[in-house]
Amino acid sequence: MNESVQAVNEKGLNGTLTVPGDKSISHRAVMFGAIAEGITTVEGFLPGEDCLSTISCFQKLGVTIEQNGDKVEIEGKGYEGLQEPQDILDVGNSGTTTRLMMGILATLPFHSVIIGDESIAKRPMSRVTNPLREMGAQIDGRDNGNLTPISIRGGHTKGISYQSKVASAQVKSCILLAGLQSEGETSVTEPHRSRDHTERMLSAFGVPVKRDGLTTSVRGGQTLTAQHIVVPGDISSAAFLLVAGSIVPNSKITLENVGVNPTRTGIIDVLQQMGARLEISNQRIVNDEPVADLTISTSELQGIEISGDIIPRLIDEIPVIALLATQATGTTVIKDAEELKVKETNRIDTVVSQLKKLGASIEATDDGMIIHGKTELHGANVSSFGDHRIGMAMAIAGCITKGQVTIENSDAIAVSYPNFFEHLRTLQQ
Ligand code: SPQ
Repeated sequence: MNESVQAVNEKGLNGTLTVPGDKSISHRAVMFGAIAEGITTVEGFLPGEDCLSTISCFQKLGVTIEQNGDKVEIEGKGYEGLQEPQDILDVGNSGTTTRLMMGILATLPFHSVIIGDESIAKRPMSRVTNPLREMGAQIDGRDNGNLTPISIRGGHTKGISYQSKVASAQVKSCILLAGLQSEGETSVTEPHRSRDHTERMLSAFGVPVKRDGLTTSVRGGQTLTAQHIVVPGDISSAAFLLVAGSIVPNSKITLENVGVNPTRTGIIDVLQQMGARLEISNQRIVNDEPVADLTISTSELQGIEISGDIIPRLIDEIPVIALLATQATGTTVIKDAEELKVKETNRIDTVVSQLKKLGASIEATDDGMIIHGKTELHGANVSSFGDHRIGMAMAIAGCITKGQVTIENSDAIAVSYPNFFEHLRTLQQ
């Protein structure tokens, strides 16, 4: 499907919205509910394609799950409730489903096979295959278990002390999930702190989680107890509208109920450092996760350097931050972001090539990109390349270009923000 976006009129983007539920938290609520004892209920669930893939995989593993819009009910019967699937587990486009589910399957005494779409088939899985093999799981797949289809024969696993080379919540969560059913203690040390939704939610399900600096540990033989989970709005989805609100003239947008977990708020820091007019209000804690309302208004922006510890806190926002930087005066340098190369697309290549088509002054580097602003962008035909975040970044660019932006393969956006275009239209009235 193609979608075209025209520049917003002189009235700007205005209004109040609630963005859909957090994708990372929605996946975890379903998975943890599936291995817990009792009925877990979820509200604010993201009914995007990725999280629906998680539901369908766990249904194939024998768990009864009812989903109705943003409400989900999971009938957990502990680990014994999960059975050998008769069918292949299809994760669609979702890296989170693949890697976290592998951690659970590695400890279960049966065989399962995971496949996904074209993009998943290119994403590296050895970052989880290797530690899971070290723990005792039998895993195979193309490229010596690095690429899907992946086959897993789980069983008796032993705890490990793992030093991860990458700051990845998926690697950390996969190993910790395997650790819950392994002999002894399992710990993961990461080079920079990645998002900590797994740690927070495991504690809520009754599992003691030890945190010591960049090391997180759990003990084996754990039982999870069913919970009621309220999912906050996804800051990674909010990021597109925050950027829109700051670069489209005469705009003021309020986003209510956005998750502001400090491991995810790099986008807020960047907007503030660039000089954006951003207000944070109504700060509260819901289900052990910080939540707030965010109001953004059209702003004069300055280029900055973005590197180091902040990168894992905004990794998924870099496509739209690159667009933001085209509207900032001066140079923005993004460094230490090699992980962008192994996302749904190589996001260094796709961001740079598509923004160039719109007239941006942007160049790729080995570990990020350099953007010179402020540039007047023009319309063009671009592609999402099947990557939801590239599709949305291009749509927001279309709000300020001279001439329309047509996005090929815009349906990819449904992976994380099914009502994205409807929300964008609402703000234009
Ligand atoms: O699930 P998937 O496909 O990996 O999704 C992405 C995204 O842009 O939505 C990454 F492509 O988000 C990841 C994120 O980059 C979701 C995630 C999580 O829920 O644990 C963690 C991050 O990935 P990683 O590899 O750094 O652990």
